[in-house]
Amino acid sequence: MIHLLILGGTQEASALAKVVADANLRAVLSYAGRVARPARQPIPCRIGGFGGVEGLASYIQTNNITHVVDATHPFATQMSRNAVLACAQTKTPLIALTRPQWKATEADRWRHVPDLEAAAKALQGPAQNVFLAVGRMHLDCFATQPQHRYLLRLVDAPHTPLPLPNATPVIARGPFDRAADRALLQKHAIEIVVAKNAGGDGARAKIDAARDLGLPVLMIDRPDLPQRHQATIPQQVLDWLAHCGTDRGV
Ligand code: 3Y8
Ligand code: NAP
Repeated sequence: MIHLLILGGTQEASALAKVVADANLRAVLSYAGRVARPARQPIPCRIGGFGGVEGLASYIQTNNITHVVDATHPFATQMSRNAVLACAQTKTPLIALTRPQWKATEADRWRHVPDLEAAAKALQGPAQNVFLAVGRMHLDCFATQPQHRYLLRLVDAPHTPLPLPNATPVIARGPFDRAADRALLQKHAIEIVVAKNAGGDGARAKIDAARDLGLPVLMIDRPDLPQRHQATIPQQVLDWLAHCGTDRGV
């Protein structure tokens, strides 16, 4: 009897939750609890950390989880590492549901940086209008470049003072729209866009809008993730479920 744990927080996880609900498979979707009101799902949800590898391993055993799908964001490296270790420890089959990274076209003006710190460093220089759409969690990285006028896109209104002296938050949750992002960039006379190479469709509007407006993008490359079985569409996950028993014989 399958009991699937989906590590969520992305469009892919939501799409899988719908496919799994339609297939009447028993599943639970897990959120870290990063935002006030995560999207509603057609399957039961749990919210909050598990308590590291041990916490996840014990959750798997206590809840008779038979399979785990890591459908977290490509930058959620800690969760992905913990999933590999906890599934090895409990002999639970694991697959990642991820999305290919974006690739620059001829018309793109990308400058690749390896991580958030390098993105902040690359912003050294005279004050500019910067669109910073990397979420709330990493704004401190940019406190080393206080000279800029930042437009911040956040899922929830900040409840603590922002670490940037000249910042305008815009509260919105994706998926975003190319024309609306073009208008946003123009309204704020944005000169450069900072983005994670998230892949997928939910976050790409600003990249397309930057290209339309001939704006440079500081593209933060993906961190390394551990080796694991990977799928890019929900059907591949269903096929995997159909063909892989559980070593624990449940
Ligand atoms: C809590 C749960 C769905 C999921 C939708 C996707 C698409 C819209 C676009 C911009 C970029 C960013 C950010 C983004 C997008 C989807 C997806 C995606 C980027 C929610 C959600 C949770 C989060 C967490 C949040 C992070 C932040 C990242 C904002 C739900 C809405 C920047 C990533 O303020 C904060 O603390 C936000 C933190 C983690 C990234 C970060 O670390 O900087 N996502 N986003 C998840 C949890 O609690 O486990 O309500 O759905 C989900 C979505 N956000 O069901 O359709 O799949 O990527 N999310 C990035 O890609 O750069 C916004 O503004 O242009
Ligand atoms: P992270 O740094 O990899 O994870 C840090 C800790 O948060 C994990 O060790 C775990 O805590 C907890 N956690 C993360 N994802 C979880 C989940 N789905 N369910 C339960 N606990 C979870 O993760 P993150 O970058 O903060 O991302 C947090 C969430 O936001 C993820 O669900 C991710 O999919 C979503 N998200 C992230 C980004 C991004 O750019 N990082 C973008 C879009 C969506 P314990 O160790 O206590 O278990």
